[in-house]
Amino acid sequence: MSRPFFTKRSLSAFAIVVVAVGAATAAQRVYASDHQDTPEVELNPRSDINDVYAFPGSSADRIALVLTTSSPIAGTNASFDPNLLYQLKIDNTGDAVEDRVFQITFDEGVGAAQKYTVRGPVVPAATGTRNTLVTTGDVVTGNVGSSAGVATATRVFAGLRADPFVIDLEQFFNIIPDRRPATGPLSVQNGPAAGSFRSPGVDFLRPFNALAIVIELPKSLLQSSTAADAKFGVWGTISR
Ligand SMILES: [Ca+2]
Repeated sequence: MSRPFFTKRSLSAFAIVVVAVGAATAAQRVYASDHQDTPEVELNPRSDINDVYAFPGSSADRIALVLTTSSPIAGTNASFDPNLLYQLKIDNTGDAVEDRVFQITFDEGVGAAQKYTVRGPVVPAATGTRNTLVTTGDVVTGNVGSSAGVATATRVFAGLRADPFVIDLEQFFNIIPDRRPATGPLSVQNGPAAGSFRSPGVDFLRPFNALAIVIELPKSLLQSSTAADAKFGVWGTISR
């Protein structure tokens, strides 16, 4: 199957990942994480990237890449959108153009009844905002809520996980009320208008889940065999 996808959002949380893997040069422009930044993604939270993370893997030679979605609160009936293409992109040559991609798609279904397919890491068939499903490379399939793959190669998990992002979201909306959602529990103002975060701070997202795509693999599979150094940058996109 090969069809074009058009990126609705890209480079979300790029700044966070740059810090995590030290991949981009200081001269490059970076973008901060953003949630609910357009009416379209607010109405379609499964197309809204929460955050992108790069964590140390289960051994020193491995890395875990994470893309979370369904901002800001994913309920137990949350599911990934089968009509969207979720991607993690890797630049390993320092030019901010992807050299490897993971492409993640989902079948219809809710919870464990939904299946995921992860293609990659593989050289992309197209770069930038136009995206095409690859037809080569490794493929891992599994059920949402379960992990799949090979422990010594690429392992994947997709499903509900505690949102690892730390923010006092309730107070944030008291500081910048025009970012408050139009519907849902966070649409209701809780507390007076504020000019700063509370002290001590409140980890408001601590009890809430996000929908997470987690891919753990050897770092060597993402590094260039010809570039002068082994650094690489990671960002996420969701395309329709
Ligand atoms: Ca590149």
